[in-house]
Amino acid sequence: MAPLRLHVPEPSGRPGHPSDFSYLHVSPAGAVRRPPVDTSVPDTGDLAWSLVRVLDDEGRAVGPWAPALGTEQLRRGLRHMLKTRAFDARMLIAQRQKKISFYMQCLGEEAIAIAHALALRPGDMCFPTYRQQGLLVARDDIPLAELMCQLMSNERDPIKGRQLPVMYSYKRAGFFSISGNLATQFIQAVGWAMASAIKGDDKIASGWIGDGSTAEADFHNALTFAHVYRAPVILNVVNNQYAISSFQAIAGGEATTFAARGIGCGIASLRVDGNDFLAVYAASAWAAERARSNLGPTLIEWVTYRAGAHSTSDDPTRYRPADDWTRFPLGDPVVRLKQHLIGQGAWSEAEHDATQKELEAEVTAAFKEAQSHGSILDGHIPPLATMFEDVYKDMPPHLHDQMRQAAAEHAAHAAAAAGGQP
Ligand SMILES: Cc1ncc(C[n+]2csc(CCOP(=O)(O)OP(=O)(O)O)c2C)c(N)n1
Ligand SMILES: [Mg+2]
Repeated sequence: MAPLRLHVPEPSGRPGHPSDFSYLHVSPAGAVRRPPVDTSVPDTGDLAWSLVRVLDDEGRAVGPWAPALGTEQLRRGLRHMLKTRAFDARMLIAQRQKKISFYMQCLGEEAIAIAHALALRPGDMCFPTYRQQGLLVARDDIPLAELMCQLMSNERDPIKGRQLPVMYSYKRAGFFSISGNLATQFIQAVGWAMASAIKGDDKIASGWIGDGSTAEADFHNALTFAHVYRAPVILNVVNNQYAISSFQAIAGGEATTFAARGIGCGIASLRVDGNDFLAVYAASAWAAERARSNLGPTLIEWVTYRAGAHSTSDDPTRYRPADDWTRFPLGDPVVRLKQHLIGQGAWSEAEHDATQKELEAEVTAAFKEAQSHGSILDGHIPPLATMFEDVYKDMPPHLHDQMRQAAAEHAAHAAAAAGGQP
């Protein structure tokens, strides 16, 4: 008998060795069927193994999932993707210039959050991770400068320096406070959706998780509750092929799919081309309609590629080929929607260039405005008392005491720094 041994998945690419993306199993555009929203869970079994796609290689919208989105909505979608990209690029530079301490971009994944946002309604609640800034950019009522103030933890930071940079919180935009504790978003989304149903409300939840984070127990607990109570929730698994330096097979994506996890738990599941703006919208709308019609949860695996570093603290050239994104079979979501719109006669290279320049100028102006409110570096931070406020409706005595003590120590430090006269 041969000695027992474990299987340790091998990375699909390494620096100097281009990734072999054949493991992805890409269905041709238009090839995957679209069942009615009230289909049974087992009937979605094959959809968890194939890949829903709408845009073909020529940028045409083909097949049963091609959504009825108007040209204006698509143009706006492209604009929002470009805006997110411009914002990310500028903030990356700001971090390198030490104007902000940390940043996380969503380069290559823009279509997912932005097209998904189109399928949600006011009052629905997203439980995002740090890579869904597109949900906020897609809403034109969140000023970029305000997001930047959060990144700088300055006086105008709407959450008063209480969160790390990029951990936004926007109740009015249905954007639940981001938590760095990954996978908690999934149980919270399911719980919120259950509460919505218990109240007899009509709002749905949308939970977000990455491929790597599905290895957390919270992911599986969330699926059980969502299934048992048919919670009105969309369960988004963003498979961007990496969890920092570990590739998706380490979290369990080898020889199966993350969408297949849903089927095993009794949840209707789809595996979708996350770089195809039209497919993202169509699948999101399908799942939203199921949730709104009391047909239960839908798990969607969005197949995409994290084109940038994990965060500004990461250097991906240490663990994967630097030019891998150029070989990724699903391409760049911006280029694909652009090609589609140009094919429709609804966009042009000149308009693209002009829009890009206009958005870069908008981002630059927003950053100038945000910088005018100072930063954590120059001490323009929210007042010390805000650290103690908003914790309880009425501040309990022990927090009052701590607040007074902190204020006294702060004043003594300031006086010492100013020349030693208390
Ligand atoms: C519960 C928990 N474990 C570990 C971490 C450290 N951590 C931060 S990001 C990350 C990778 C997550 O990868 P994935 O879920 O694929 O999301 P992605 O960053 O690719 O969007 C890890 C392990 C964390 N923040 N929370
Ligand atoms: Mg990932």
